[in-house]
Amino acid sequence: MSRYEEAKKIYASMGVDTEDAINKLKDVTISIHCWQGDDVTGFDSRASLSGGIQTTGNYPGKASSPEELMADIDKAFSLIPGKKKLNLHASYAIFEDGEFADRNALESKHFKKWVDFAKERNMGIDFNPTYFSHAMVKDNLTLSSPDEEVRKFWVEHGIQCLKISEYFANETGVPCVMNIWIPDGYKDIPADRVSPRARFKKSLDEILSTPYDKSKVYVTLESKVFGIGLESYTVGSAEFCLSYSTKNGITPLMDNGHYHPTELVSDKISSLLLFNEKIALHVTRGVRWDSDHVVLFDDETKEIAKEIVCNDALDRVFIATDYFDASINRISAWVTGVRNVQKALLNALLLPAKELKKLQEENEFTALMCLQEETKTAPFGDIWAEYLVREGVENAYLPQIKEYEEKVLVKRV
Ligand code: RNT
Ligand code: ZN
Repeated sequence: MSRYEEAKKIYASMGVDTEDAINKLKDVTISIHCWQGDDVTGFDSRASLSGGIQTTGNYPGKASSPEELMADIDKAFSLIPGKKKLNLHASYAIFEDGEFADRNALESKHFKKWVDFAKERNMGIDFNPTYFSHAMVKDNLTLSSPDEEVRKFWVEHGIQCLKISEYFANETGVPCVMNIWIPDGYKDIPADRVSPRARFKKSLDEILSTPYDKSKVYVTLESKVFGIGLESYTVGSAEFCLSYSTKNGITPLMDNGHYHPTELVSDKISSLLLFNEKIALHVTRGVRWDSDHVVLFDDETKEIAKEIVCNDALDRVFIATDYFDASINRISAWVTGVRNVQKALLNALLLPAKELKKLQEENEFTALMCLQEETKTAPFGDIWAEYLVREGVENAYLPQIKEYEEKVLVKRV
């Protein structure tokens, strides 16, 4: 008997159908961030990375052109099983023949190459206005700026991005998730906390008053607790973003690096599911802070996946990755992180969820603990390996990445 057949039996004895788990996992789309490939640099500005986020490390082979980034995405995606969507930032606009458009004047045509790329690969595209790394980010403020010129510029950017998002949905035939995140905040204790938030609210209202097809574009709003250099106050706090989303019928987005270290996104998902038709996630790994480390197959990632799967919400949660590590091979970072999200989902799909819930409802906490612990040593790896075989990707991906590094990455200047 093969290892898979043996493992299948062991899971069956716990009341778990491994075929069902594998089939469900195949249908889950992960929206993969393009910005792991070039340390969040983009193509439209020479401004260095700002917005209170940071990449650290200097591993060779960073992509520095659309062609390089696309080639790297292809390599990474070829090593990732399952359904994928490409998650772009506005700063990845592609200009041709010396043409240039500032962020407030970006148009669909500046993303045509990405659309061609996605269509050829049968993928949808998600989108993000880029409110950082730009000269019009003045004193760390964008949509909440007291300077009307600055605020208007960024409102226009948001409006243009909505149009581009609709273009992505129309072209690919897949709805586009457009996520708004602004870095705005203050390093030190503000005198006035409400005015910037009132301006952010007004700016969002202005952006969202643009007509757009809500069946094609899902606007999400991402909150944050603090950024580097913005330690004391963040305009788009959790309370602001949740309240705004609920009141205005858009979708809240939780990034698990954006909370105080002992706060867990896994515990927040159920509450949001009760009050929202859809919710969105940025899956990342914060180490002490929002450090955007590569996602691992760790307890919190598993717990996040459990909350999605065991609450029957796979079709209600937009799952995206968001991390950027420049200290290791970037292709490997992509593959490792996305595979770990998928592993966590498979792990959750292999839980005897009904039985576990029943034990909780019946206050059988001794039995609950025993069964929860038993699931941890079930032969998960054999089911994962079988899933990879069926998807036609190899378990060991490092040799292929090393080969690509030698042939392509190290030759980049
Ligand atoms: C920053 C946010 C945001 C960015 C990307 C690049 O803290 O997490 O989502 O990481 O937009
Ligand atoms: Zn994020």
